[in-house]
Amino acid sequence: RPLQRRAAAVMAPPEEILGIKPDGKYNVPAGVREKLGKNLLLNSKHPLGILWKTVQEYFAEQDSNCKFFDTEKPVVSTVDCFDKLRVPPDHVSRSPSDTYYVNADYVLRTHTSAHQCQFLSQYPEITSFLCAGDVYRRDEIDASHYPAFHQCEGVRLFDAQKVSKEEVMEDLKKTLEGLAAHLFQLKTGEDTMRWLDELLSHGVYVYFPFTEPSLELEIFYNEDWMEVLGCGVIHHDVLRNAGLDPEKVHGWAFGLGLERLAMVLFGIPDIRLFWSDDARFAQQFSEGSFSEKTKFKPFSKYPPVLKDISMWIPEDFVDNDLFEMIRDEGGGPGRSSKMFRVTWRDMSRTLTNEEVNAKHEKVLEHLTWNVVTSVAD
Ligand code: FA5
Ligand code: MG
Repeated sequence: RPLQRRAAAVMAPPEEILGIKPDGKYNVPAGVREKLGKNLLLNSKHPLGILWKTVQEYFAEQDSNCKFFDTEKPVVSTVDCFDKLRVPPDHVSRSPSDTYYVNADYVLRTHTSAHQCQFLSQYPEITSFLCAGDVYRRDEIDASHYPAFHQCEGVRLFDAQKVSKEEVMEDLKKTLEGLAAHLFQLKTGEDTMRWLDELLSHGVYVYFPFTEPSLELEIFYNEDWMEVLGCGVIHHDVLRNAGLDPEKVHGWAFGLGLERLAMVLFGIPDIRLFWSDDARFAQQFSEGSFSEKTKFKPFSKYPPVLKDISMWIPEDFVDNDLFEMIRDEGGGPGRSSKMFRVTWRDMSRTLTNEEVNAKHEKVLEHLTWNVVTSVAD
């Protein structure tokens, strides 16, 4: 009984999220919901706010008509987030194992492309724009992946009678190479930056349903290639979905991961640091950090405490279910089992075995309730 009440409290949906009422499809854990409204991009002293301002300055200089948006709500309809962008109804990226649903029709946006059509439809008042914001995905966490992160969408439109598709593509590459050069003094062809095209390259197939052709840009950082953006020529169906005539107007779009760029720019080794409340992180940055070429100085090397969990699992078990339970707490025949090693580490101090035991016990309680009851069902 006490177990049941505790599990219910963790998963209980709020009355509403940004005006949208949850239903049975609600799957936003408390740790993710907390991130809504943090507005890191609007903080001029936060690395993400500093980068966003620098990106805007570059685009304003390139194109005086470029419009900037950063206050769109992160809760969007599945129509805007997926349908208008030609993401098929059964695509895995929109399933509840990958996407946070508020209800059957509304999600936490999984990319800033969710706003493409609303701004495209304002052509010709708007011919080019950037739209930045917080986005959410049920991704596994590592040094360059986090379930809440930030993207910047960029779009530029051209007269289709005057500018060919090849010229649109050329302008796209030139613009993004120019941005990389402005931010990092990187040049293509060097071993620090490379384009991946649609065709099989480096074992990855680059494809987005909303661009044709599509490209990705990678930067070499921390001994490895890191993908920083996806882009391409906007698919004609997307233009039509925004009420445009592809015979008259076409253009390019890109979506870049702001954390990834900020990591390279400021030498930040781990994406989790962006959400840190620790003054030793925040105090290292100021409005002038871009021109001053500020580099992050690590402040924590505290040892982790390791705990193992192994269990029988129901057939429909998704690893993300367990990962989220852990994060919320930390902050026989025909049966399969799974074992997880949990690393409990605080960025700013050494954890004691007693306090980790208490947290670990709570995770196990939630797990027993959520997983074992679903087996019983
Ligand atoms: C997209 O989200 C597309 N909407 C981008 C796009 C826009 C393509 C317009 C074409 C036209 P993708 O899922 O690859 O694509 O994400 C874009 C970038 O977001 C990645 O390159 C990466 O830099 C960043 N990113 C993706 N997942 C995460 C994550 N979990 N944590 C941090 N950054 C991430
Ligand atoms: Mg990608």
